[in-house]
Amino acid sequence: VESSIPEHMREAWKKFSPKGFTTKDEFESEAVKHIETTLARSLFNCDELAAYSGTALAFRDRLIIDWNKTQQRQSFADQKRLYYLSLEFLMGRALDNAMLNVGLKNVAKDGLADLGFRIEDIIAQEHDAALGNGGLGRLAACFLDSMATLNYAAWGYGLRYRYGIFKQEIQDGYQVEIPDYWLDFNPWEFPRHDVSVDVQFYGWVNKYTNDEGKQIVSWQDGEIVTATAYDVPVPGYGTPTVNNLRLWSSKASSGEFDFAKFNSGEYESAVADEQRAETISAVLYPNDNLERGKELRLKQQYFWCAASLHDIVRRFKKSKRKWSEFSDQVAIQLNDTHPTLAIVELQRILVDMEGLGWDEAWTIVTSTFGYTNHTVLPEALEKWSVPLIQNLLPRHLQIIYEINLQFLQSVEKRFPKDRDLLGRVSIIEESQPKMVRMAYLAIIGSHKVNGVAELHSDLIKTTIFKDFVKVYGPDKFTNVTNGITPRRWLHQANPRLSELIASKIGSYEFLKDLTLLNKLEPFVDDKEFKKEWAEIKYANKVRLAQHIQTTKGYSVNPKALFDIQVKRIHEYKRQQLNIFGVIHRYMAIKSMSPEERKKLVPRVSVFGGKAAPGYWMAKTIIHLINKVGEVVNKDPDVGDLLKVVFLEDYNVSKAEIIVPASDISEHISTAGTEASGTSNMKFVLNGGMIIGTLDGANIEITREIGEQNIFLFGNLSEDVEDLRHHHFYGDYKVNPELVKVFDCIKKGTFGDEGAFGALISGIVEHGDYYLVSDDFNSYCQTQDLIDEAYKDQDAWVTKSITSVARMGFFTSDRCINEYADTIWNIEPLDVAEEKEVRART
Ligand code: C3B
Repeated sequence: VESSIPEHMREAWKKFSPKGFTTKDEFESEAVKHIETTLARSLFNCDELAAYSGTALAFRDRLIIDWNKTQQRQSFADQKRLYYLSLEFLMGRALDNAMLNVGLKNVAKDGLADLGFRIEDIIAQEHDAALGNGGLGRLAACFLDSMATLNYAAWGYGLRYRYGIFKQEIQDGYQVEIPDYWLDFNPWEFPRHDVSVDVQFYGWVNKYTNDEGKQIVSWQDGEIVTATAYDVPVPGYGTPTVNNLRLWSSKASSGEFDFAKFNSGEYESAVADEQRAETISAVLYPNDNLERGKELRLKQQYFWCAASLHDIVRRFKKSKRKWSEFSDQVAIQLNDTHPTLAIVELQRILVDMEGLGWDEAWTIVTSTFGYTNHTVLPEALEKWSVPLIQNLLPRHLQIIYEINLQFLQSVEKRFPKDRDLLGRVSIIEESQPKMVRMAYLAIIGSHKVNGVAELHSDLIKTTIFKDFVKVYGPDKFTNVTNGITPRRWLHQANPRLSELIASKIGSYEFLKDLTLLNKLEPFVDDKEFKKEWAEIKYANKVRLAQHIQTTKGYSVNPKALFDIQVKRIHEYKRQQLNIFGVIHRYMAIKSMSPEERKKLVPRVSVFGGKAAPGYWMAKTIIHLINKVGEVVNKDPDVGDLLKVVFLEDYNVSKAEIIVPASDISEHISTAGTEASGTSNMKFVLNGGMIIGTLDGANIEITREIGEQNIFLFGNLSEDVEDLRHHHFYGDYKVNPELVKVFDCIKKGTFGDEGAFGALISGIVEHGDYYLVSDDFNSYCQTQDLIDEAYKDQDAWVTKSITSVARMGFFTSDRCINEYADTIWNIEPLDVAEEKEVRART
């Protein structure tokens, strides 16, 4: 690492470089300085937002000091780095996390109290960073937390959307989308105007032989858009490591192009170009598990891949190493197929720009990339039309064809007589128009492909990627079961439970080694401990009840059983099964005598989640939930026995309130459709039970915590195909109890029955693809078992503690270590010395 400052002047730098606050007084001084100077506010007009800003800026400074040191340390260490390419990072709020990770939350709390503020109110001022849709984006955020905590040299690369996932409002029972402009004041990003990459689109390819007789390929003309880096610090927990998340923002190229236009008087069209360029990073596509093939989305993907790859290559070239060492220094993980063009871009850089031979380049490419698959749903598997790519990225299309040709030739050599196989594994689908199958390209261009839970990793090998297992053998495919960060999802979301656990097992070490939770198991019969455990759950339910009171305007009884399903609304996740179950329960209550009602366990059914704006069926489900709520919640026959709540605008910060408050949470996808699920892990880690199908990570959760501690129901994934077939060709009948539910809806019990017609006919007439009817009986019976189990509170708390004690496996730290060992081949950095220096000062 070189420095432009002469040796003898560096002493001054060292003397004056900021150290960061550690005491309460130092914190207050920093915060007040920022409020009065950076924000130009004063004691007389400092509201909570200004106090938040001052606090955030004080912590940001601290993070940046550590961030700088981390980057220096990682450069000196000169080890292999990991780059995590993800179109989504669902980070949520940063301040609370920063305070906890650097270990100064109490300092800030006392300091803020001195200045006249309550820390909870200040934390609540922050706007969520919501650059993601759901599980995939939140997983990326948990991974960043673990990579920093474990001291890996790892960067995230993404897009700096001006608009994150939309805000959801419910109006008259319908979802309404409001744009989420979140950059008004965002102290957590650093614009790096000195770090930019020019990215090219459109144009044409010129192939010629130069004077030395060498074949030259050059991609010419078209349009240039500039990518500017915005860096977001990612602090690790209890370590000096602060890693980097680099997000790219688009703007029109400041190069000659525009000047020419300005000078020739085309001012308006130059400004229009500017806006078109800015559109690329303007908005996150709000689909979860769905790809729609829009050109702008492809532009986003290439823009981000190209900028990231050039940044990575530039860093590598500074090391003056040979190209053959590239993959000893660089590992790149593709979060789903969204960044697959990075494979093509690296090949292009190496061959067209750096002059390497094709084979030499391809060896480097394939040893650099790893690909994670997150879904088997056909509508989510990306395909891009050949004409679209031809127009936008003409050189890339040629490279894709060349990759495919070489691959198919190698397949043909090994399976000479299997013409069908060639067609099946070809990157190009011979449809009209032809399509590029991005998952196949990702597999061919990577050295490892992984699924995100055991069942899912098995399924990709036996279904969608079966032919590739034949071609490559099974070793290229592997499993890394997802995990979650216990820092945010236990310590931050549920501080009292974290504290109770620490008091029992002697320290907070479990936050860094979650397997230590097993030390709780000896206390499952400790009366005092169980009492405290139950009290904390109750307090968390009270907190959620207050949230419901303030946002919905009605009260729910915190003593009732809280039954929660929060996640994106999707037919495969089956919120419809849940709400039909609720209606079934409602009808049962209505038909009971007062005596019978007294024996019931009161329930609060909580739903939350966004529907993609164009996903009409999902929106219908939201509508039904809200309409059922309107009727049930004011039915005097029902009273406290059943409440149905739809919480608006579910996001990360709301999840931090909701997750700790569940008695039972629902993970009820059609078996074989939910790749993993991660909220299932969050709920159990917070002492909630699960009702779930044998799908995704539910299966491994069951294995870890024990069958007696989970409520499983429904058909198995291996039977799904036969059942679907039977719906169309057998003597299929809808479950009679479900028919009664439909009749109740059709009578207009919940308003205009026409509004819900499609939901019913999808099951009755159109084959019930998601097997709602097949699973309805066992779902309802299992809910009854839950009521019975809940009556024995002592046994329930035992289950709760036992489950938490056995959740160690599901930390994203374990998950990241597995990726590091088996896919990335990277080692953590040694930070012992840094820690010592810090302890001394
Ligand atoms: C999700 C899957 O639906 C979840 O089962 C899984 O837990 C997470 O990814 C993380 O692996 N997923 C998503 O959120 N968006 C997609 N486009 C595909 C999968």
